[in-house]
Amino acid sequence: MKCATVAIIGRPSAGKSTLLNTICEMKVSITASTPQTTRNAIRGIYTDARGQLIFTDTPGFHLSEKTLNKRLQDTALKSLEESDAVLYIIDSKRSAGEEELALVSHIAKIKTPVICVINKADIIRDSEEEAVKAFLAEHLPDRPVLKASAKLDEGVDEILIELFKIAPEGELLYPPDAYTDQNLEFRISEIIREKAINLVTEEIPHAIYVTIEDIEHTEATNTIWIRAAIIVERDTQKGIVVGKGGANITKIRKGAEPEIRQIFSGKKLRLDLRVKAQDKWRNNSVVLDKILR
Ligand SMILES: Nc1nc2c(ncn2[C@@H]2O[C@H](COP(=O)(O)OP(=O)(O)OP(=O)(O)O)[C@@H](O)[C@H]2O)c(=O)[nH]1
Ligand SMILES: [Mg+2]
Repeated sequence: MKCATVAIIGRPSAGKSTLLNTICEMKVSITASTPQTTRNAIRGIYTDARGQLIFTDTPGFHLSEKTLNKRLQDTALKSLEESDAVLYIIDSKRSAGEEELALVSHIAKIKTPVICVINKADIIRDSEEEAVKAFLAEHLPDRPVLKASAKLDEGVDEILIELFKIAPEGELLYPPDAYTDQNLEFRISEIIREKAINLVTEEIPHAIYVTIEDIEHTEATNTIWIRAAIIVERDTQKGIVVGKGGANITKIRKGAEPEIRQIFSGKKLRLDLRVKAQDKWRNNSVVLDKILR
């Protein structure tokens, strides 16, 4: 049996979380078209006859001096050093700027085996592919380079083959049917956050976090009651998230309910969502400690 821990790293929106979900065949990590969706080191587990791969999805590497962004960068870099292998995901649709250079300079320094994945192969142009290959040849020579579409599940089996080549012999760390180690509250809050950030634009996705205030099980009616709050930074943002006559909050609830229900299979669900404003939470270390744990 083989067993390895694998860090998935790359710039925001490169498709790291999409790849993790495709590999695990399960929504393990939320995704969105807006960058900087993932905020935690999120574990997804893949097991087959060859052994087990324990992936850590990380926040997109983004250069910024803001408190929240620096914490996210730390999370990403820490998991880089703690793994048996690194999957470096490159967004073939964006040219390599200062940020990609900063990231690649970190990756070039580590001794851990690195596999480079040129993602979004389904929409790549020849010129874009050439540019990424030239960049990797210059900065990470001798590292294997694969091409994949995380979204369409193309080239993903080849990634697993390469990872199992690297993986050391070892016993499984998780039961074969495990696909994540996230706790219940976190998973529910992430599902709600995904639905919320996919409804709003510009700065608002970054101003959102979700807290679970209460989860209760009423045995008599076999119902799970969940009270959650969607927190934004300003009252104007609150109005946008709620929507006209509560239209957006209804969409968020309807989008989140089926996915939450899957977690509590067989039980009825009552989901109560509120929206609140909390000024400058992104600089508030108490809040950050709570949500970035
Ligand atoms: N066409 C195409 N789109 C993709 C592919 N992989 C991811 N995407 C899209 O790219 C966007 C970002 O995907 P995510 O998986 O959230 O990206 P991420 O790297 O986890 O982003 P952060 O968490 O912000 O760092 C989403 O809209 C995805 O649907 C792919 O292979 N092809
Ligand atoms: Mg992500």
